[in-house]
Amino acid sequence: MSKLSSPNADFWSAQPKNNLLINKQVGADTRLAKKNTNPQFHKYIEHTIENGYVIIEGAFTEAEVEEAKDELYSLSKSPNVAGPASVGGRNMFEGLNTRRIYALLNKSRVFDKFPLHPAVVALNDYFLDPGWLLHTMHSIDIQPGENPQTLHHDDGSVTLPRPHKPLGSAIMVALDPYTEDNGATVVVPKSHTWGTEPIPTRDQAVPVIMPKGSLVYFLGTLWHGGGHNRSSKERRALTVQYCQPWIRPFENQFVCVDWEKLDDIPSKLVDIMGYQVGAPFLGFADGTSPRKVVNRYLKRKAEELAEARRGEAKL
Ligand SMILES: O=C(O)CCC(=O)C(=O)O
Repeated sequence: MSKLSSPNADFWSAQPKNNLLINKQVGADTRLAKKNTNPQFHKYIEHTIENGYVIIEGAFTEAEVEEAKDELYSLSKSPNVAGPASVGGRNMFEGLNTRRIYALLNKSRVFDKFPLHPAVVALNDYFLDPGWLLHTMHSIDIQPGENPQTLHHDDGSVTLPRPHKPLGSAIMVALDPYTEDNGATVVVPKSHTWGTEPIPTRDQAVPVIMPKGSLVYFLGTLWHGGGHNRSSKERRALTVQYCQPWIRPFENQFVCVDWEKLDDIPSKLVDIMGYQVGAPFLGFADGTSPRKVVNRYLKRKAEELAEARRGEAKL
């Protein structure tokens, strides 16, 4: 990985030394060993160090893109499955004229390939710590006439002074061509190096123009936003976000405490187990509160059980 020529490369890739001994004692040093980057991806890393983002054209085939669009269309025909934002956003940030389908990994196997593009894995291996995680993944369909989204950086909810190493990264996969006027994601080049001030103005943002099947990778520190759709066509995309491996509690409360027991636990305790959505929407599930998703699941399972029992009784 030492072939990179960027003078400030170390700032972005430096690994913490503080936990080396404990990592060795618990075996995490080998389990999560950092891999050497395939040199074919160096140019993407260099571009990202410099600009905070990189465009990878032709990341996915025409067939993969069409399959994803067909699957999104078929999900959208069942609003109960597609979810609460699939007919339009519920606030200015989601975009009142923008349709989102959250929790794609629970709804179809068609989307599994998108978070795992080899160049993106290599970029994450470079910019994030070993064991980085999937943060969120959903579709974003910006309808004609949609206003530009508020410019933001994805780790904006983190109260650390900037500049700092990225706490995450993201890709937008273009399912339609990204053009000057159809709501293409806009980025503020080099803003990943900015301090807490300034806040960029819209004229500092440039649209990411790329053919469908391409992706743009950017750091969680880069200012960006959804574009103004002045065209007559929708702009469909997938967003996948990733985060540092340490952005989670030590013990996974969602798995280690049976969901059936939640009603018996004091509500404040359930909140701090992670069931309360943080600001602005940290810890949401399928576009809503995790508690609602758990209740929905338990209700469905109870109904399935009752149905199975009725079937048995008829025999
Ligand atoms: O739709 C886009 O182009 C960007 C969306 C985005 O940045 C977000 O919703 O956080």
